[in-house]
Amino acid sequence: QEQRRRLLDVASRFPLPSGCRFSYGTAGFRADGATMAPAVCRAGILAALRSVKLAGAAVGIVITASHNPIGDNGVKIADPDGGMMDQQWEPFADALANAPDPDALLQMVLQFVKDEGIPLGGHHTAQVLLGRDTRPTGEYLLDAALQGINAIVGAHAIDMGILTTPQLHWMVWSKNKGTKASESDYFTQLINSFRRMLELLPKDKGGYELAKKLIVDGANGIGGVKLEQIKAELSGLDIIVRNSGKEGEGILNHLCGADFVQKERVTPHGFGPEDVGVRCASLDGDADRLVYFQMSSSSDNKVDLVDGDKILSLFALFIREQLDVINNNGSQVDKSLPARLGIVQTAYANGASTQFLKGLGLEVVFTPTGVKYLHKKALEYDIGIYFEANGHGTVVFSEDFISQLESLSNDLSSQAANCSAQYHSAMRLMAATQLINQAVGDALSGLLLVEAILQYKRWSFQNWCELYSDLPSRQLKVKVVDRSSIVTTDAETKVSQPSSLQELIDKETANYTQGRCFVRPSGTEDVVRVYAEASTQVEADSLAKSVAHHVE
Ligand code: NG1
Ligand code: ZN
Repeated sequence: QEQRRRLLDVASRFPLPSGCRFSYGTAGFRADGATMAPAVCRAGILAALRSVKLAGAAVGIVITASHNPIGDNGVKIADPDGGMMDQQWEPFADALANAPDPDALLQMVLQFVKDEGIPLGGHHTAQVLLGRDTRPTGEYLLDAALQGINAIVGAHAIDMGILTTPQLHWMVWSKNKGTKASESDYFTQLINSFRRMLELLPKDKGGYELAKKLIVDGANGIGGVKLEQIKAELSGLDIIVRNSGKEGEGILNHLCGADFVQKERVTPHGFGPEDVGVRCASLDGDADRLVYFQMSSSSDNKVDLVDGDKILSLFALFIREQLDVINNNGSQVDKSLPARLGIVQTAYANGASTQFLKGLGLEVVFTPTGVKYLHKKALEYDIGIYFEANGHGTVVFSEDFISQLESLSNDLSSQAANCSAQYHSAMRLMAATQLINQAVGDALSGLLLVEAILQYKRWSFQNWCELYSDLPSRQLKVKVVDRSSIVTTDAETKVSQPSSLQELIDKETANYTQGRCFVRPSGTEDVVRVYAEASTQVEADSLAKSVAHHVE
């Protein structure tokens, strides 16, 4: 019938080129943008099916390849809670993307619909929100996604335009909560909660006053564009956007952006000696990663880097401090706010950060690489803070915690104690729950929370940077014939296959003081990644190099 015809039609419009193999990796499908249309079309089908399965809840599609080169593109699906698509559907995503011909695709969908009990063909509805970044292949792939969505009877696609990845995730999350979900609602929430944070700054503290000037490297992507739109409304900050993506400013992610700065530890394109001593931030191409940096001398282009681990540490300190004030305050009001606070990291977290966080008595846990794992783990806590070293992360608050916080704030404000430290801490936490993106790591909201906390703590960039010293580390990529031949375990810290490899890694690592090393196949590139840490840069480099030899 109609449904069958539509699926056969769309599949024949987007034949799979021979030799193409897609895999739903760390962040969806990724490849050369020009080859992506069949996979994106099928992701459209998949997203529509997901929405039908979930009783018409809004599902999202983001077309982006994040920090990767401009010629690449990718597609990923956001679940109704704004997070990554449930991993249980990934095997079907892979199968669907690689279905060799229209008939195979149709049979595969029909079988899956049956197995999953998806009410296809009934009077179902489905809605899919779409967003894309600024890549030149974006519009072409958007069309492929729309055709895929429209191949499912009853599905309704809503193009939200060119957005940061976290904006689209936020819109999906908001829409399903029943709250306002447009771009201007997103901006209003950021601007208002940031202003609220500043209103709650302690008034009686003297000392260092944070410079208002902040230079932001937009990676020539969408983040800079959006920041330009709202910066005038960000009270108390004087933001200058470089690599803003305007005509002639440069190429997306090329010699700029969070990935470049974090890996190379040098200034991005467009920064020079005149910026020495100025606080700078860098976003990636779709604005879901954030790092900070500062040039300390004009004689070279090296930077002092604040990576995801240090952003996480700042957030953890701030939140813990507010909880401590609320719970240990011996003042008039006897109210407490029990909260399980969890820190989630990956093996790429600098060892010094883990030691620092554990030293504060915080609970630190590890997951494999990829936000889908970190986010899920963080949701197990009342307050979960997660970050990848590369700058992707956020803070998630449980509904239960938020409602307790709300009722505590009400209690405190109705008592004559509404000028108390306790009340202010509760209000700060409340503002933070509004400011920080609850769906996914978001460079814009993260940046505003960082700025508010630095002002709150009266810290300079240098104070923040010196929270602990990073252990020297080195990352290498190794090309191998088949990267899937390497299998890892223990949150990717150990190789289980080939079995001899882990022994070789252990043997090499034992030669270094504070040595730590692991390897894993990338989920987004056709490489095996090697990570090494040691007490000096020379040692970290040498450890990484010798382990890379064993991988080759
Ligand atoms: P892979 O290629 O699986 O290492 C990379 C990043 C992840 C994550 C994804 C998605 C590193 C080492 N890995 O994954 O953290 O950001 O891309 O973009 O940075
Ligand atoms: Zn990104």
